[in-house]
Amino acid sequence: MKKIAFLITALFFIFLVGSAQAQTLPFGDTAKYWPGWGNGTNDDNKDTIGTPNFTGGSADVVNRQLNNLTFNRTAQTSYWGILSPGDLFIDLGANGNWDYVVDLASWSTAGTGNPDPAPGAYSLYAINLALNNPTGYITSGADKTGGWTGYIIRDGHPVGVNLAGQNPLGTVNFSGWGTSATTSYAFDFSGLGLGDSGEFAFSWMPNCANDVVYEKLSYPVPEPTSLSLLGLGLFGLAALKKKRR
Ligand SMILES: [Ca+2]
Ligand SMILES: [Ca+2]
Ligand SMILES: [Ca+2]
Repeated sequence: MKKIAFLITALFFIFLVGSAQAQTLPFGDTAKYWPGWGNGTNDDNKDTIGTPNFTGGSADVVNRQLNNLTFNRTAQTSYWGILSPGDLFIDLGANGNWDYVVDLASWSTAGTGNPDPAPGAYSLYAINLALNNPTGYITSGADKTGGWTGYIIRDGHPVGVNLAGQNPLGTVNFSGWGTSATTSYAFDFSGLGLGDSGEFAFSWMPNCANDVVYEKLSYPVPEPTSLSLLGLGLFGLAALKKKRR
């Protein structure tokens, strides 16, 4: 009987350790713009229009929770002080509908005068916004126009969402826009559940949409078969225990 109790405890322990395993999921920068958001100009053929160039990064997922997103970029020597980060978007299930936004952008019209968000805590909002919604976003603007007088950008691409008046779910720590040659941007989402779909999409870009990061990642979810097998095993052990009594 002690042996059985030990076995049950051991099985549970193995299951818990296995399911809590942290995974670092690398990603590249494979997209030029969001699906459906090409603007019909030469912009569509370019990954970057000027600088910076985001090259990818990694996501830390622990037990179906997104804990951290880090973005890398190549060396940057100019344009800081002119460009500013847009909002971060997350799509659970990667089904073309944004579910969360981290509100980094305090502005509603993109341009060289947009202030940089300092390192620190920024609000996380739950949203329900289709990726192809034509009017749901703050967009980058247009070449040499308005806030971009004298500058070439990726025209008319979403860079943020206006969340005025909505209640945030909590905060996310942003590591800062930075000025060093190679910088990572870490977003610490302690406790952002990704659900059971096994896939999510995310996006981030500067206010000029110069380089749009839009990637999909797969993460491990417990397989129903192994879970039910574990349940059957435990049931069997319990039955055996009862019989021995
Ligand atoms: Ca890039
Ligand atoms: Ca352009
Ligand atoms: Ca890109």
